[in-house]
Amino acid sequence: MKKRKFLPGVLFLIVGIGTMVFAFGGMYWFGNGGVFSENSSITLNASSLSELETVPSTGVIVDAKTNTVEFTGSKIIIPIIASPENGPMYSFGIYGLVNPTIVVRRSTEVRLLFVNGDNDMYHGVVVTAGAPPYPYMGMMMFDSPAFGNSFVPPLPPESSGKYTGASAIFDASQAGSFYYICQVPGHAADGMYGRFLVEN
Ligand SMILES: [Cu+2]
Repeated sequence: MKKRKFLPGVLFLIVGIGTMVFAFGGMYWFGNGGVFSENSSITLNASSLSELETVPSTGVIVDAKTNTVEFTGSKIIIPIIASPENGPMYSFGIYGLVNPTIVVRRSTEVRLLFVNGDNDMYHGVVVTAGAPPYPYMGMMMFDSPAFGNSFVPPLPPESSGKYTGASAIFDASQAGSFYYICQVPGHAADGMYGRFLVEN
């Protein structure tokens, strides 16, 4: 009697653990492949794309001299445009600066609001501990977000005036020096990256 009651419980547990392992494995393997992202993608037109470059009156300090954008809030939005109008093809634009150093406080809830501004190439972004120089292919590095969900998988280029965007939310739980880079092969190697500093 005992055994018969016990067995279904054990099977249930094994199936449950198996499902979890499969799910996490999937997140790992397809992490940057487009299967998992925090929010489904959105489309913007050119004017809403340029509105992303409007600096908010509080919480953001843009310093063109040091090419730094500092975020002082505890819950922030970082609008990142891939291949911005004023920058090289392989670059990110944030509030009009090209590949600026991003500075946030530790334990900040970060939302990367990423939009592909390019008209002929996929781009994405991942916040990683991996430092430059970047190889052409760097799957291990590119598939290793520093903070759980700190990436947006590559999004398609602009088409008929529509720009694709998506966001990712994560907790900048650890102080240190990180980088935000494009995970499309060759792009980070060609300069599509910037520093991401988490300060105590
Ligand atoms: Cu790219």
